[in-house]
Amino acid sequence: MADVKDILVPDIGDFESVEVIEIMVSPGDTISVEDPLVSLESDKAAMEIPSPQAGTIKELKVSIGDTVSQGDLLVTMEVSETATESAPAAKAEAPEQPAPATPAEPEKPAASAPAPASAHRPPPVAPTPVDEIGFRKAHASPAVRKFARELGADLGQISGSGNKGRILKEDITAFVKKVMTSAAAGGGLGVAPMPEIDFSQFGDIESQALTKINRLTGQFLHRNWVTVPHVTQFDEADITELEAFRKQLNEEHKNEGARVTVLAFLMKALVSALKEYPRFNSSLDATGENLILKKYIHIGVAVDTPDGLVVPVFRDCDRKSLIELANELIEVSGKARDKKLSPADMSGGCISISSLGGIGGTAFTPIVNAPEVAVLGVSRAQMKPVYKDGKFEPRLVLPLSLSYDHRVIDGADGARFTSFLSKVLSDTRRLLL
Ligand code: CAO
Repeated sequence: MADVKDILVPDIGDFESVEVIEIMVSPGDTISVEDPLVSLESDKAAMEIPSPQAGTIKELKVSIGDTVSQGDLLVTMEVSETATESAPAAKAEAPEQPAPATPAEPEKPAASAPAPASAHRPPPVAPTPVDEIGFRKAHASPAVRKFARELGADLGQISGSGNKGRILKEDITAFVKKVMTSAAAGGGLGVAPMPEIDFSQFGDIESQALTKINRLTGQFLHRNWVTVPHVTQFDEADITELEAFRKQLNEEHKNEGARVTVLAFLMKALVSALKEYPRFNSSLDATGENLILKKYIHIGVAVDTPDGLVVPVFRDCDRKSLIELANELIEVSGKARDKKLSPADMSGGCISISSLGGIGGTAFTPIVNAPEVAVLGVSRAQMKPVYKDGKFEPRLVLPLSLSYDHRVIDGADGARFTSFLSKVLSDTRRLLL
């Protein structure tokens, strides 16, 4: 006959009100003595509570986030009369101690089954040995540690999405998936892993978690940096007349609160350039063998926000006036800084602009926002002596830095594209053509 037993929190030492961070069982599960029931975490240690009985879980009496102390009810369990074994109390594991489950063999990288060398296969992923110090210091429950060891995943390399940055099982699955995907896409570079360095040995330090935007942007930029063969073409545009016109426009529209910056002119100039050079308005398809030419003109603009870089997309720029684009720039960059952009607001771009002109600099090499094939970087305009009609004249000169995907764009076209932009920006009447 089955008996229903209450399973309580056993003696967990001096700990009181400890948080339940993981529940390893569900009603209906048949478990053996010592199978883990829940993980608890105090300020100092994470510990698993093993089952003192074999039986079938009837009801969970705690949820994740609850706090419990010795004697609190965790689960009820149907126990058969013959099941009389009992288990020891909780196994506490301080985070800085090695996890108990140490495999006989040293850990292997998650996706490292090295394929035989073949001209047609991507290179194997570089082995990334598990770093024991990083692994031990990582914030994760014993069950998650065990899971990571089973998969050979290095906890030190995984960011946790749980409470206070705790690494969850899902984070490990996502990490392993990423490594596998990168291997399948030929992303393994065969380079040595970055060594873990304790910088505090050199002086005072502070560790700051990257924001979600930083992490996501970092992943995309890294992918684009290593998969797109970049070339950056530099050029300059004489925007002396454009600047005079811009100031005049701002004066004329000041009552409507309009603020036209160089950026709106650049968007207009890009529209003309994309019409003239449609190959810049394209993407390679997934096979890399076809070019998808786009008949619409949506332009992404990099916006610097306190949480990191975002690239909202301005749709149908070819159908909008300069003032409309200027107003939209103000509205959308405000929305970006208030974290109000949706994923849809940031998708569908044909080409991007990264303008650092409001800040400074003379030139830089922007990273292509793939699958787009080009990105226009803009630095600060400066008054420069320009030799014209036999004499030097002070002119306002805008530096342009166009990075492009050399699989799609040839160097000659890169130079043609920036020359065209320069011509259009130097003579805004051409924007009408
Ligand atoms: N040369 C000289 N002055 C410039 C200029 C240029 N190329 N571009 C802008 N300026 C001036 C503007 O006219 C404005 O002057 P006033 O205050 O006198 O009007 C001032 O610099 C500030 O401009 P802004 O940055 O507020 O406006 P913007 O339209 O030029 O740019 C935005 C808007 C959202 C793109 C910008 O604020 C931004 O976030 N830039 C950073 C983008 C970035 O981080 N790129 C890097 C990506 S790769 O890491």
